[in-house]
Amino acid sequence: MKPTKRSIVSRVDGDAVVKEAAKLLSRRMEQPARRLFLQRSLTLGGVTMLSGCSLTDGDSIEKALQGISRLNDRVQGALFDPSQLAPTYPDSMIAHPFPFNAYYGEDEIREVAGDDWRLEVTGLVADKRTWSLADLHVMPQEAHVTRHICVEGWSAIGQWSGVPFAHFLRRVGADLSARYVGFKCADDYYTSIDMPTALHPQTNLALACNGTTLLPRNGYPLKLRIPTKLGYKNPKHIRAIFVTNTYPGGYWEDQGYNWFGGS
Ligand SMILES: Nc1nc2c(c(=O)[nH]1)N[C@H]1C(S)=C(S)[C@@H](COP(=O)(O)O)O[C@H]1N2
Ligand SMILES: [Mo]
Repeated sequence: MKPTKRSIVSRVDGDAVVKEAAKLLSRRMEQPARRLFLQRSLTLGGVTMLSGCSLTDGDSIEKALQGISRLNDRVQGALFDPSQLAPTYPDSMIAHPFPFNAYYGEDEIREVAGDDWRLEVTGLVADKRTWSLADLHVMPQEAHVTRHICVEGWSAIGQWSGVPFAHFLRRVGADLSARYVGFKCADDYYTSIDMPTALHPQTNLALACNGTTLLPRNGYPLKLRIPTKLGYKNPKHIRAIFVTNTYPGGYWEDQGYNWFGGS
């Protein structure tokens, strides 16, 4: 008799699977926070349920975990309510100075020359001209005091102000039915977001933080501030924006962070 999926799954040694997955994760995810992040999506039930027949080696476990994460993206996307606002806070709760985080240390913070800087806009947009800082400053501006939450275990409240991103996307004639908006940064960082989040009323192409021009450490000259998403989905030092239907991934996302990254 051909074994059913269920009987094969029940033959998998659950403890061994979890141990193997944990080993794999700690090897690939050196930072404790990244480990913690993936452990949250790692339960024995989830892994065995999604993995089917052959959870025998690191590769199959990794594939199972990626499957869980992609399913998680779809669920978060389906549950995302474009009119639901992130909590806002009084100015008295703003963190001064706003904390710094990047995939490198403070000694390697990128110094971008604002006068020479131009923002590239490509992909599924009608108007592909580049933008200077002055061009962005004459657009309508909006400010929100929101909480930035980093998966590495800290959060802080800040005020970001700049151009509402929905306004910017309409202005460049972006295809608003496209699936993704991608970002390339002046360091080697890159990320991408879903269109409903790009059009969310609090998603802001920020030129300032806590009332002053963005400091180099916080992403000068341009950062996308998304209060409905975790810190790693908020690109700093943006140099290019593109609209696409091809999945662009991201710096941390390609190393196992969940792509949707809702907060
Ligand atoms: N260009 C760039 N953007 C980035 C990062 C980065 O390393 N480079 N790190 C991300 C992460 S993980 C966090 S928590 C926030 C930190 O922003 P802050 O330095 O303003 O606190 O930036 C995000 N955007
Ligand atoms: Mo982060």
